[in-house]
Amino acid sequence: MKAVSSNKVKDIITKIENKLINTLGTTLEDATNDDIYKAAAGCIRDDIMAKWADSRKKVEDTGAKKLYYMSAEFLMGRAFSNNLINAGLYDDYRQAFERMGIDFDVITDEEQDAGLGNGGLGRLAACFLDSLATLDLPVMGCGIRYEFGLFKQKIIDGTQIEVEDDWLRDGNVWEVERPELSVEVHFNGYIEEHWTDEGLKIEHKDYNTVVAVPYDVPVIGYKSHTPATLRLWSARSKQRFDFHSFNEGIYEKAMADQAFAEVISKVLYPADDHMQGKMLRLKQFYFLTSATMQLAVKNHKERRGDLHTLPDYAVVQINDTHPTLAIPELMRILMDEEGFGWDEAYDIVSKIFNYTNHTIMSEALECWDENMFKLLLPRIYQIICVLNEKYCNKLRTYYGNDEGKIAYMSIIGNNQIRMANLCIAVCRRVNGVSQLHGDILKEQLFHDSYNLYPQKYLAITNGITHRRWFALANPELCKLVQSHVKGDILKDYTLFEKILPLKDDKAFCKKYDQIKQDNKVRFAKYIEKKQGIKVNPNSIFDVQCKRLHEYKRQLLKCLHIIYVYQQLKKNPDYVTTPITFIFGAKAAPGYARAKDIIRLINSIGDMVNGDPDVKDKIQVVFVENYSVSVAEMLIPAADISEQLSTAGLEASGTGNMKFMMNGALTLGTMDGANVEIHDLVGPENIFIFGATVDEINNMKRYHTYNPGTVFEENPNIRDICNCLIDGELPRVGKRKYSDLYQSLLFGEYGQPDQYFVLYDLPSYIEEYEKVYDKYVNHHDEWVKMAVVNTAKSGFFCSDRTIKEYNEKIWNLKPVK
Ligand code: 26V
Repeated sequence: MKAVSSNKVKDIITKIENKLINTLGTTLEDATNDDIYKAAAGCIRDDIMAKWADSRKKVEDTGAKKLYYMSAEFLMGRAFSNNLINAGLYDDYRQAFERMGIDFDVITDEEQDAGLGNGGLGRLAACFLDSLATLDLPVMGCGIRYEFGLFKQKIIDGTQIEVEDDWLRDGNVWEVERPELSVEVHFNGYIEEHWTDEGLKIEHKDYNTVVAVPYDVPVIGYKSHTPATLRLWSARSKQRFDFHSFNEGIYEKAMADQAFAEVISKVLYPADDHMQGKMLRLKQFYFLTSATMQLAVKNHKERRGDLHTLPDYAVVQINDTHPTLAIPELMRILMDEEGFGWDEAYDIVSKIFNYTNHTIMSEALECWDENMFKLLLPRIYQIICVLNEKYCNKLRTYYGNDEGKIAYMSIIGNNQIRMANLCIAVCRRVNGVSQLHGDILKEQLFHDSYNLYPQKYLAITNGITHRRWFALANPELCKLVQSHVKGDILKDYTLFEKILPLKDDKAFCKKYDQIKQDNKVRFAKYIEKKQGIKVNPNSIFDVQCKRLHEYKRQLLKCLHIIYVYQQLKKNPDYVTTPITFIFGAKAAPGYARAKDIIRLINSIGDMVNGDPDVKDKIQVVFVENYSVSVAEMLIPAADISEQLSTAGLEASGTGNMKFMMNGALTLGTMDGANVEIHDLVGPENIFIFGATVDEINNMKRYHTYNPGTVFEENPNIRDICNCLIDGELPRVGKRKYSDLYQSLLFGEYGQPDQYFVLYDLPSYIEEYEKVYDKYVNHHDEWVKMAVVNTAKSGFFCSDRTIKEYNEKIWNLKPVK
C-alpha cells in the first residue's frame, strides 16, 4: 500500500535468517517450508509481544473498564498475513520473500486455520476482536482451546467424509501458555449447608476437579495501541499422573480422572442442525464460564479490592446462550466465596451481563435436562432454581395468573433448563444481529418478555472486518479503492462511500472489472491445483458458500441448476455466456438431510459436467473443505452472491456482506441483513426474489401453502422435481433422491415443506433471468452496480458494529 523501503526489507531477511539459525538450527538453503513459516511467524510474533505486554499493563494502570467477550467459538482462520496487514508490514514481507526467492503464498499455506467455530457465530467473534483492538477498546475474548477444531471435509464419491482437524500438531506460534493463571473447576459431588456464626455456609463436597490452563493469543488490530487478548482455556487433570494411585494399584482411577478432565477441551462440537443435550457439551460450557469468572473476580479484587465496583470495571457479552452459565457462576462466587447476600450479588450480576441471540429456530434454543444438570452442577442448579422462582414471581406481578405465559417464559419447565430464558431474565441488554432479526425477537420469540422490559431489547446489525475480508482477501481491489480516497481506509470505513461517484468513471470501472477477472483466474488456478478441476475463468462465477442447512436452501439452487440444464437440452442458446455454479458447504456429521443435499449437488455435477450437450455452457463445482482460508480465495472471485434463506430464518448472514464488499451482486430473499443491503444500495443494485416474512407467516397461520398446486400448475417445476426421482440423475451409490422429492412436495409430520422451496422457485427462476441478462447484455451496468455495492459496504464493517455495541451497551473508553 506504500513504497517499500529497501532497508526494511533487508532487515526482515536478516531477522528471518537469524531466527532460522537460532531457534531451528538451520539455514535458508536447508530450511523446509514449515521452517521458513515458523521463522517468519516467530519474527512477527517478537514484534507483537512487547507491544502487547505494554498495552496490558496500560489497561491495568489506567483502570479502564474491560469487556469480556465470551464465546464457545472463535473462528479465527490464519493469523500470519492478517498480522502483517495489521502491523502495516504486508508489502515489506512479500518483498522480502521475493528477494529470498521464496513463494510467499506457499509459505503462508503452511499455517493451519484456527477453525475453532462452526460458522457465522464463531467468525463474528473473530471479526469483533479485530475491530475492538483496532478501536483501542480493552477486551478479552474468552473461549476454549479445542485440541481439534471443526472437522476437515473430503468429498469421496460425492459424499462428505469428515477428517479430524489436528491443527495443533505442529505447534502454534501465536499462543502463550500461562500456567501460573490456572484455576480449578469443580463438577459433580453434593452440597452441604450449615449454619455458622457468619450465617449459612455452603460447602461443595466430593467433587471432581479439572484444572483450566489459559493460553493467550494476541489479536493486534490495525495500527492499534491496545491489542486484544484471546484467552483460550485448556483442560488438564490435577495430577497429570497420579503415582499414589499407581503404587496402590488403583491406577485405573487415576487414568479415569485424567480422561474425565482432558476430554473436556478435546473437540469442538460440529452440529448446527439441532441442539444436543450432551453432558460433555455442558461440561465444556461450565468449564469455560467458571474459569473465566474466577479470573475476572480475582483480577478485580487484586486491582480494586472491592467487588461492589465490579460493574464499573467489567462488562460481559454472552455470544449466544453457550456461555450463559457465567451468570449463575458469578452468583456462586460472590455468595459462596465472597460472602455476599443474594440481593447484593444479584444487583452486580444484573448490571454486568448482556446477551446476543443468533437464531430463532426452536431446535437451536439451548435446553438442558434438569436431572443431568443437577448431577453435574449441583450448586449451579440450586442457584438457577432460586433465579427461576424469583423471576416467575416478578412475572406474576405483571401477568397476574396467566400461567400459560409464565410457563412459556420460565427458566425451568418440562424438566428442562432453558438458557435463552435465563439470559433474558437476567441480562441488562438483549440484542438481535440485524434489524429484521431484532424485530422478530421483539414480536415473536421474546414477545412477552419484551412487553415487560422493552428497554432491554435492541438490534445491532452484524459486520465483518475489512482488514481480512478486503485488504487481505482482495489486495488489488483494496489498493484501487485506497488510491482514490484520502485517508486510510483500513482505519476509516466511511471512506468506502467516497468511491460512489466513480461508478460513472469508465477507466475506474475497467480496472475494477479487470481485478474481478484476475481474482477469477486466481481461483481457477487454486481449484485446479487442489481438486484437479478445470474451470473457465471467463464464465460467470455463481457462488453459494455457507454451512449446509435446509433453511439456507442449497436445495433451491440445485433445482435451479436442473432447470437450466433442462432448458439447455431443449435450446442450446439458452445460455450463451457460460456459468460456473460453485458450492462450498460443510454439513453437520449427524444431519442426514444436509449430507443428502451434498450428494445431490455432486450428482447434478456428474450429470451436467459429463454431458457433451452442455459442455462449455454450464459447470457445477463443489469446493471441498469450505473454511476461512477457502472463503478468502473464493469470495473475491464471485460474480453472483447467492443468499437464498427462507425469509425470517437467517438471523443476519455475514457472507452476504463479504460478497458485497468484494463486488459480487446479491441474489437473495428479503431476509436478515439482505434487507439492509437492499435498503443501502437501492432496489436497482440488488436482485430480490421470493416470499417476504409477512407472506411466509401468513401462509403458516392460514395453512395456505400447497406445494402440490405449484407442482401441478407449472410444467417446468414438475420436470425439475421429477429429475430427482427418474433415471436421468446419476446416483451416488445406490441412493436416490426420493426423500428430498417427498420433502419438497409433501413436507414432514403432516406439514408442508417449512422452507417453502417450491413456493419460491418460480420467482427465483424469473429473477435469475434478469441477473443473467444484466451480466451478459449490459455488462457495463453490471460493473457499475458492483461498484455501488463496494461503495456502500462500509456500513457492514465490524468497526461500525463495535461502535454501536459500545455506545449502546458496553461504554468502554479507548486506551491509547
Ligand atoms: C444452529 C441451529 C441448530 C438448530 C437448527 C437451526 C440452527 C441454526 C443455526 C445454528 C447455529 C447457531 C447460531 C449461529 O451460528 N447463528 C448465525 O449467527 C451469525 C452471526 O450472528 C448470523 O449471521 C447467522 O445468520 C446465524 O445463522
